[in-house]
Amino acid sequence: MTTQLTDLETQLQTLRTEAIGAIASRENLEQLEQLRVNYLGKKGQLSQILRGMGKLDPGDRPRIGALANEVKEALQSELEQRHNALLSAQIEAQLKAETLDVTMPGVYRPQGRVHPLNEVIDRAIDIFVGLGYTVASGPELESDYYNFEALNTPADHPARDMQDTFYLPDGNLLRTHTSPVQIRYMEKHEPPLRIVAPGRVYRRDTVDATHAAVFHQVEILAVDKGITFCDLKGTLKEFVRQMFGVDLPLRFRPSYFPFTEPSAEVDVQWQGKWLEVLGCGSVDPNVLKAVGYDPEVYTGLAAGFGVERLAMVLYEIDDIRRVYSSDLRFLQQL
Ligand code: 2NL
Repeated sequence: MTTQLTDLETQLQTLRTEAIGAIASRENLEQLEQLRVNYLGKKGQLSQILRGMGKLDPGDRPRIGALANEVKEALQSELEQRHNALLSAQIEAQLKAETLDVTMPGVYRPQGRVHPLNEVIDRAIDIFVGLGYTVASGPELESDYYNFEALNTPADHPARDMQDTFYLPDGNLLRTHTSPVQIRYMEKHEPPLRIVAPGRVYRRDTVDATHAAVFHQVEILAVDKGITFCDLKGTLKEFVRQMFGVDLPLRFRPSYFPFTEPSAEVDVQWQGKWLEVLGCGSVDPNVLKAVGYDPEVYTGLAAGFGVERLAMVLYEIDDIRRVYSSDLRFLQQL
């Protein structure tokens, strides 16, 4: 009996000392919870010790019971204190990790923009779409037929010269204008039609301040019964008004293109100077015939402009090579 009693007392004291040390050394809440279960849980060490109580002398029970309670309370209190300390530390660490320094410099995100050439193309398309035109496109690699023959451009015409056109060994070529797009469209559609054909074109030019070997063109074509040169003038006047944002004086100078008759070049008066911006004319009857239209029934208007040229006028660029330089310091100024 006496040994059992001393045993229990010693066990309880040892448990208390050990547990207090263990609680103080736990570094996180999970470890602490494991410890609580280990000491105070249903199958924990304290319960195991107390199971020995039944064998005690009834007279000793109250003292041992009191000690057991004292140990239990001491452990509960230690666990609670450690729990609170660890919880505060955890919150503290989380707050520190999530601190947002509003004085830190921002991250630089470069802002892209539409290239001036695409801006001119997009605006021109918008204007013609507003006038009822439909966008058409086609191949850049063309046959002699679509680029020249169907456009009333005879075999001995200077534009067909090797000096002016990029030919492939097989006789095909890189289109010199977007007109072949319109020939292909007319072959597949019946009038009335109104199309706008933007795109890349190629000429075998020596590159200088005003010439590039690859450039862009926007052409328009309308075919219907009763279309006159007057419709052409009105259309181009409206185009220039919207493109320049003001009603500028226009000048139609007689000119020549194989695919239009009569033909004209259009100048706008801009900042005191006459600047050539467009070529145009009434569609040559031979072109209508080539696509199977009856020129006695239908007439057409057509016009074309070089995008680079118009961009140079609108943005006051003096050298075409700058437009292609990809020098953002320059392009961002436009
Ligand atoms: C210019 C002048 C022009 C056309 C393009 C055209 C197309 C067909 C029939 C008749 Cl399918 N004409 N296109 C007509 C006149 C002038 O372009 O200076 N371009 C840069």
